[in-house]
Amino acid sequence: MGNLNEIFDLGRKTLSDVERRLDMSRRDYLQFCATLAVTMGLPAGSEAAVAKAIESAKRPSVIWLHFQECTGCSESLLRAEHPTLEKLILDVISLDYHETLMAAAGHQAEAARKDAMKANKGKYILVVEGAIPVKDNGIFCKIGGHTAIDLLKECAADAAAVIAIGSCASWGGMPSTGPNPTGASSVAEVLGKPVVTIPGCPPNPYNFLATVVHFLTFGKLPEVDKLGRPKFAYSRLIHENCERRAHFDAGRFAMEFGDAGHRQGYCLYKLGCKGPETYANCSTLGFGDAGENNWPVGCGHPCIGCTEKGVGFTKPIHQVAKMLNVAPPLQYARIVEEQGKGASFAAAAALAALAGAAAGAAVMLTRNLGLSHAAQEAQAAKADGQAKDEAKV
Ligand code: FSX
Ligand code: SF4
Ligand code: F3S
Repeated sequence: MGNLNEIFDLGRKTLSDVERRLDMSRRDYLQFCATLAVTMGLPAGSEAAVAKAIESAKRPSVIWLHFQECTGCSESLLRAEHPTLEKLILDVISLDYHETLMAAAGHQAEAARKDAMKANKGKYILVVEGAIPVKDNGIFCKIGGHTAIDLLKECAADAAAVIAIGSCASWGGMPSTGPNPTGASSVAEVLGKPVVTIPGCPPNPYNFLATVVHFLTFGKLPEVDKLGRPKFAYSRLIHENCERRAHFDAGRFAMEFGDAGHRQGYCLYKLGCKGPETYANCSTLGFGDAGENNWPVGCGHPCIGCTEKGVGFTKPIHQVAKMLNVAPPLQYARIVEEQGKGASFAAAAALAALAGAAAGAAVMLTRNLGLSHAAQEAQAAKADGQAKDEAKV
């Protein structure tokens, strides 16, 4: 459990408050902090810092707006099977405005939003759920007589941080499906600046909570990729950690829903699983704390790529996925780089066969030597730079 002194200290001085407030044991609380620290990819022992931050930091005021969506993001936060998850979320943040949860209605609700913005000017976190329709001056979504466009701009102006939760707010999601009659757009598009995005339809509540706790622990939002997604959650392909991956590597596929392969848990690639082109931690984190395999692929449905712009709600569900990092032999890392000799899949397998471990080597190659997200971004940046250089010439 990392730094035992710090944890022991916490146990004596402050955790009794948390225990009382949350009605949970010190062990459960530290386990929760450890889960968050692991979700954020922090080193061992960081759970003590996370626990300290949650305990001592003033709960940040959160203003939560709803636009074009199904409220699944809020549902996934509140309907988690784990009995304490929603309690923890509501303890870590001060949810001052949330249309579907607040008791106030009409003018009272409007006043609650204005009051929270005034009292926490420059300090509140603005969370946006849902896409923003921009066609016809945004008349397709109005709340209290204001368009979603105006409300978003007004609330974002004095926010310390803006988080787009769900695929709708992150990149348009389901409401933006072609032909997108309302002009459903993302938060970043409407504000004209990048924001942190937690895509998923719905997203995993732990990813949202870990993002907020990162803000509390370090005073800043986590590092993000070029789409605004926290790298701790969206830097690996689902396919890289999928529990059905051994079947993919062995060429065992479900060909139809309900066939023998499907019933035996074979890979869902041929049913259109988008895990090979979708970045998210669904395969490692699971949903709702309801135990193992509690995620789309675990339940027998192909991933539809709901976290990935251009995949979810864009590509046909049963179209086979583009393989982003498993296309032997070209994309394998080079082993003898300085001599200019790359290790091909065939060569590695032949060597491994000599050692009597061909299957193991092949699996390890396909598992571990794919292009990481970071490598892809670096490649894209390089290509972009080259294109610009060429344009100058
Ligand atoms: Fe629904 Fe949220 Fe999907 Fe969208 O989640 S679960 S349609 S991402 O904005 O409410
Ligand atoms: Fe898992 Fe889908 Fe990849 Fe198959 S294709 S291993 S089901 S993520
Ligand atoms: Fe969405 Fe695929 Fe995860 S459908 S929830 S990204 S497994």
